[in-house]
Amino acid sequence: MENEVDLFYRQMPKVELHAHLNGSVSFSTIEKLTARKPHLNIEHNMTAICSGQRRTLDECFQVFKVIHQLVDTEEDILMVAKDVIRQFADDGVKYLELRSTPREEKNTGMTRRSYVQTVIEAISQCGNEGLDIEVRFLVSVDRRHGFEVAMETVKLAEDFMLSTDGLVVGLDLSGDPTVGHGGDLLPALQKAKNCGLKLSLHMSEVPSQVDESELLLNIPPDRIGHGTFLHPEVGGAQSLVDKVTMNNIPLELCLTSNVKGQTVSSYSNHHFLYWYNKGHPVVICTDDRGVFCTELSREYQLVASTFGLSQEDMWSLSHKAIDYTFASASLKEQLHRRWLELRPSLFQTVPN
Ligand code: 6MZ
Repeated sequence: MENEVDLFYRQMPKVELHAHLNGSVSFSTIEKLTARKPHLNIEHNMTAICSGQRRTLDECFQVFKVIHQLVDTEEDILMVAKDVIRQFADDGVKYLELRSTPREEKNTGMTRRSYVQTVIEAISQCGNEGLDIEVRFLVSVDRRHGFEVAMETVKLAEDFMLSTDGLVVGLDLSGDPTVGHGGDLLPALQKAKNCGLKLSLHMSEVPSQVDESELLLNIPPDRIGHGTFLHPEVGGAQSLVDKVTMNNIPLELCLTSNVKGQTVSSYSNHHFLYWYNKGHPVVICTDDRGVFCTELSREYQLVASTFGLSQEDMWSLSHKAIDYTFASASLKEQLHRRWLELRPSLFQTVPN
């Protein structure tokens, strides 16, 4: 049974800006996938890190490999993307920017292009179901795959941005941060920016990436994923903080992911507080809600209880996040109106 606080955060309208498709697959969807592919012998503890468990970041990346084995056809992608969108809608998310890495699977004939096409199809089918959620897509570049694939992915993202009437809004740089150097991908990222794609870049997710972060911040990106080790207190650099603050670049913060992946030692030590206390734009996100067994409403609740923030403070965080989306100006305006309409029933008072 949901208590009042759970209900408040579920009902609070929210924006989700950092959600990897294959990391967001729920237990019930995994069950459908394992039923389709029993020969893989995949058990639930291989696809999720549940309550109380922690893994190294490296072990987290092994989990994605297992999920990728389960999701290797266009049919799988369609089901997974629709389930993920419906589950975010059930959790009170009104605007979702989903991201995913186009994957080629020689065995099943899936191509990077058909992969993106299928995610777009899932978004449009969910739109036709009348779900109360707007969805946009960020095409992900996996840093592990190097420059050639990055360039190909940017081209794909550009083509779909032009052909989908604004459903594809940007490019994400992600993947195992300990592999490869983001600097090698700069021309691809710059090309994406020049053609009008918004950039959300994973940055300083692990220590000792000051040089790489300097280069990436020079572009500069429109949002930063994690940014765990940017500030000097944790081995980053003041010059990085200065660039982030000067350009007012919002940070996408995913508390449970960072704690379970052990890049942050505890919720109370999370860098949320550093940036929040500065008054810098931050947005609370899930990263991989399936793998880390969380939900966006739960992440909001955790931030409130860990840092002693009120429901009003949390409302304000959720409301401000609209400005950090890659949505068009008119959609942002529409979302702002929606938030103000929903506010009285949430607080059961007359809005100011
Ligand atoms: C960096 C991450 C990530 O793209 O197949 N991904 N990249 N840091 C993280 N922190 C835990 N979590 C997920 O979704 C899975 C892929 O998202 C990226 C990785 O590249 C992973 O393979 P898609 O939908």
